[in-house]
Amino acid sequence: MIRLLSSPPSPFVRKVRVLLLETGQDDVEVVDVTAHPMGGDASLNATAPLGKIPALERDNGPTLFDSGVICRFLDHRAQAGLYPEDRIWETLTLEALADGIMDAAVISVYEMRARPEEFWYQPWLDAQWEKVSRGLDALERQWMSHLHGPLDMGQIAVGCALSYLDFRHGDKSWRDGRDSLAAWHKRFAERPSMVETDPS
Ligand SMILES: N[C@@H](CCC(=O)N[C@@H](CS)C(=O)NCC(=O)O)C(=O)O
Repeated sequence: MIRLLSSPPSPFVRKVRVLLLETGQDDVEVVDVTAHPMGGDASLNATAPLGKIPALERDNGPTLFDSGVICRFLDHRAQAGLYPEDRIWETLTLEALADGIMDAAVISVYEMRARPEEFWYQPWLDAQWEKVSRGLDALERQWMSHLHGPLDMGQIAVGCALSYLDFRHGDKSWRDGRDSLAAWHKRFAERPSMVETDPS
């Protein structure tokens, strides 16, 4: 038995759920938990010491994290080829770029939700958005041909990162000046796996 510790808004969890749907692995139980930098569910902390989701509990081995490890494990389990050998370094780098965009976007949300307003530090928030912005520019400039290739885990991660920006940072107009990326995302977001995991 395998259990995915989950929460619908998390873009990192969404990567895993999209992979599960794309690869037809419907035997993984999805269990909702609360994760929070100031302390989430005790059951999550007990099995995943960093207290972050996604985490993948297995009966016959240690709990797996983070999302990249879990995706690699589930891809291997299904022999799905979402980490293709012939472009493995590109795929892993693209996934890391998308994860970095998610990281900066997620911790900006935490800054405003977990800290009292008098402790918000705008230059730090601006610097996080700069990371997102540079990441988006790199996608538009360097990664469009990879994004239009056969489905892989890099594309899934980018799709989840961009949809998270719509979900939590909709006021920031990430599409401006990035027409190719916006057009790609419009089509990617129509995949049934993305529609089914849409948290909004
Ligand atoms: N590098 C991790 C990041 C996971 C992550 O930051 N998840 C957030 C939810 S979107 C979380 O669990 N936050 C709780 C915390 O920071 O303690 C991954 O790829 O899985």
